[in-house]
Amino acid sequence: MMHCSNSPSVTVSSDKVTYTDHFIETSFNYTSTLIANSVDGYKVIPKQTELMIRTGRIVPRVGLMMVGWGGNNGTTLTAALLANKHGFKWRTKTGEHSANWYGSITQASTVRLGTDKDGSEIYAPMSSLVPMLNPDNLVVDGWDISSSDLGTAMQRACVLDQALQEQLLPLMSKYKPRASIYVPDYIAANQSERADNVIQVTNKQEAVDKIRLDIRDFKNKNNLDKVIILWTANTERFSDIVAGLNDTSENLLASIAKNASEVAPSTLFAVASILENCSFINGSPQNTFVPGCIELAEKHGVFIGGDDFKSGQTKIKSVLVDFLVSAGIKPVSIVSYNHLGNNDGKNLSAPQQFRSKEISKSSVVDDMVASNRILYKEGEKPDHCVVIKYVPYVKDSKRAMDEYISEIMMGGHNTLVIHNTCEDSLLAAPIMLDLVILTELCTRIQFKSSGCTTYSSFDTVLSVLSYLCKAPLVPQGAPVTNSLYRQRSCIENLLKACVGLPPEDNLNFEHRLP
Ligand code: NAI
Ligand code: DG6
Repeated sequence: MMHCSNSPSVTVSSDKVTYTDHFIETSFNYTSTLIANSVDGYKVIPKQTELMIRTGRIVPRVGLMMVGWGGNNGTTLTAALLANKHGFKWRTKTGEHSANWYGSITQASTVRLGTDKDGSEIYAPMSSLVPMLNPDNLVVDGWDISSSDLGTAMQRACVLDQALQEQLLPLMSKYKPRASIYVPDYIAANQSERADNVIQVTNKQEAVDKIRLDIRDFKNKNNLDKVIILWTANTERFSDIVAGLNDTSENLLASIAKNASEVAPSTLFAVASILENCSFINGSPQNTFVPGCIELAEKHGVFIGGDDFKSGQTKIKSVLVDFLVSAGIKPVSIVSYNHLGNNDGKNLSAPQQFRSKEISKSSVVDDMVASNRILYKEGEKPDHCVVIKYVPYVKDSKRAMDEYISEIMMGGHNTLVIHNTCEDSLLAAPIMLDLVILTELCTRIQFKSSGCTTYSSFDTVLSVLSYLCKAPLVPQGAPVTNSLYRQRSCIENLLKACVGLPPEDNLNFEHRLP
């Protein structure tokens, strides 16, 4: 039997955890392993580290600024925030619907707490373990190169049901995107007709300075404690990484001051955010975080996260390939085709922008393949082909078709074919919300090992967000995890660790032993 309630907060009663007015403090025994390779096999040494974890209990007043606010994702997230806050209901031909956050792990998923005295499993909302930002309290703003107000932009997006749009229109129309940085060379030429809201500056330094002023203006006007910046604007082409241009923070800042052409708008936004001490998340695939930008974030102790929202086809891939490889089945050919008719699809119809997305979508099985040397020889990989086509008629309703061919026992083959149809932005918006909520939470979590006097935060590169990203950015030298199951376990077990609970190990000895 399973129980789950929507409302309770979780309080852990243990000598390992202390709740004060300001913090939840736990002493956590972290276990890991160190492996030494030797000729006669692996030598594995279990390690234990005693950690103190401290989580701030006061949720600050948080603002979100979206770059590309007037796009399908930006308008859909804004609309969802309003519709949920106001409890909107609307009718379609299939009946009455009410606003919800399906697709958000923080708002609509649960975590297994354990079993009660009758042996029933108890699940609680993920958001009930530690204090998290309530989406109703999130204040939004943003930039777009298109001047359309958010009401008009929502209508242009063709995502939400008409009856819901009608309720939202008066609220959404009040929002107007701030003018943004437009460098035509970085996005598809077919986007130029949208660019009627461009900041009036003469060089990139002035552009960064203007964005910084915008952030401060938003923060002051709304009396905010923290602002998080999210890139949900068009996919850009990759930037060249060049010594002296963007390889160090100093060189990157100097290049901006010199108005160097090879600095992308997304990097300018990231730099402005970092200099304003605001976490920056990249929801698109391009290499916004050039080495100099990462170093700048490290120097300023500001979180960065990305890249590219992991919403649909890639999410399935990071489940399916994990399942196949961990089942001892060998995927040998993966062909992912999709077509869509929204502005994202239009932008991706240009070769350089498609290439950014192709790179991000293609790397997603690498770690799972490399994990099994029984199936794959060193360097061996399945064929992996990614196709994206722009078909205006289908608008935001993306079609994704995947064929997975795997080798099974004794020369047999197993072919799986998946056809997925859904509104792309309705998958992306809850992921954007989770990115904001988890990033904010991470700014309140600190660690120290026993014996240390001072607490420190997570690494600047917030790899805990990997679950939400197609091409997870990780600290230099850290392994990339793409498996959705492992990525989610990381978030769930982190939240449990914050309240002194052990990681979920699924041993369930209490029900398996006599
Ligand atoms: P969209 O094309 O509807 O929205 C992008 C917006 O960015 C547009 O309104 C455009 O005018 C604006 N824009 C372009 N350059 C800008 C700049 N320099 N500054 C400010 N605004 C700028 O695209 P959509 O569907 O909202 O997607 C946004 C991004 O998220 C794309 O890069 C897409 O590849 C990425 N993404 C989307 C996913 C989804 O499921 N919808 C999943 C993964 C990533
Ligand atoms: C075409 O693939 C458009 C893309 O922006 C995707 O819709 C988006 O990246 C989501 O991709 P996926 O693979 O997570 O469904």
